[in-house]
Amino acid sequence: MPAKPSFLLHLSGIALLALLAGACSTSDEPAPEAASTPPAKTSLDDGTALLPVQDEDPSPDAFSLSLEARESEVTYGASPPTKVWTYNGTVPGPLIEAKVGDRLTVKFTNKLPEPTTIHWHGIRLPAAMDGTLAMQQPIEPGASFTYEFTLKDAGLFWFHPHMRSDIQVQKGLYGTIRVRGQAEPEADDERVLVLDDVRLKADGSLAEYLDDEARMMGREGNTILVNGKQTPTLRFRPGALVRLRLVNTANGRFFNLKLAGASFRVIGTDGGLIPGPHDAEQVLMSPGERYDLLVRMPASPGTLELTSEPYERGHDSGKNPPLKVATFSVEQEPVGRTLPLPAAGPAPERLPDGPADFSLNLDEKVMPDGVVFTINDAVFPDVPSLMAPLGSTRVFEVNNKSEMDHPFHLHGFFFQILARNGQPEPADALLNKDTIIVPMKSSLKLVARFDEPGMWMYHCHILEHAEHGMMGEIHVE
Ligand SMILES: [Cu+2]
Repeated sequence: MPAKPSFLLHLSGIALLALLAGACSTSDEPAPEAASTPPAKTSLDDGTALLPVQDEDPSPDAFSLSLEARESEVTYGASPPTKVWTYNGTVPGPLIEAKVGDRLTVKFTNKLPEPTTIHWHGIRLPAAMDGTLAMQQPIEPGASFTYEFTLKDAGLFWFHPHMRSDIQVQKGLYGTIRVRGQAEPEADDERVLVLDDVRLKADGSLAEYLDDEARMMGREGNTILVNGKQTPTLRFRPGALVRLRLVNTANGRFFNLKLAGASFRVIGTDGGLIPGPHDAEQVLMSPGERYDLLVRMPASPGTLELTSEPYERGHDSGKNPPLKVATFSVEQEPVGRTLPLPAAGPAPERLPDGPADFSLNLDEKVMPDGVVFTINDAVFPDVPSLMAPLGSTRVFEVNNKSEMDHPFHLHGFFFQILARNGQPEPADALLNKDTIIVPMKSSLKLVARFDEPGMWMYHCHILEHAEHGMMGEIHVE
């Protein structure tokens, strides 16, 4: 069982000093064999690491934290200070470090001037804990609510409001949860990278006005953020096998990631590790998606640019030049070992194929007061609820009739891809997703098992689209 991050709190001062001295040592001793925790020895500090939140519960199988949404001020790059909304004072909010089977308790207080809720993106939990207005009353300013559920799956998840989400997420309300499993791939270094963008005005304030283009495409910012830092420099040692745990928390921006001079070994996505790791020169991430990548750093010092390459997601959006996301600086002495790249990973249970139970047509419609986004020609909350018997598997046909991509997100359950445009998905491409890009003018066939009762949401994860109609409910009973 991995040590919990809070174990430092239980050590004596002397033991703590000894531990810190060991962590800072640069000797060439082999790294400890601990597959479920990254060996910190080979990781270089560059000021971009997320702050792990303190576990307030001493029990080994429980994690408890206090979380407060409140206004704060941060500085993005060279801009004047920006007023933001935060979880516990930082953007991104805290990183919750837990393991499969942990009971997570989040004592949440809303110190914002408006009501909010927290949705736990990708986590399979009881519907009453999912943070949607289908199952929970808004948490009013000054009020508290305790979220409590058991973490069933290993992977990287994130949390954010599910009310006025286009505004509240843009203002800084998002945090991450890393849940470790029994068998984690070994790496010399591991980073959680939260990708976001904000639209800053010259005075440092966030541009909240929704112009026609932002309503159509989702707000895209003029400032790219990695872990809340504008296009930062990340430091790695030569030859290091680096595990990157990525989440796209932007409102509307797709990141089409490329690291010039290196390729990615894709080892996981939304639902954790995948059975068929594979190499990719580029990894496309819509808002809400996660990817788990291994990258081998070059053997000699130098720099690599992480960019977002042009991608056409509709309305001529693919004409933009490549965008710098971060710089990877390879420096200091080599790690001195060559860890293998995994060729196989754990396989999830394959859900059965079958005829479509539900057909969802995604489209856009221009109305007198602006474009709306529709499901079967209706705008939420007028989209009729779907019904699924408790324990059933249900097949979805998601047809994107519009001229732009929509990332389809299902709450509370993973789904698997059965077919794209009628072509069966290759048998070795089995994976669990909770968010997937449905490309323009195309169709995906998906399957999910509805083994938790309640009212669940599904929606486009371009938050401006969700808030302007592209959302629906599934009633499981
Ligand atoms: Cu959309």
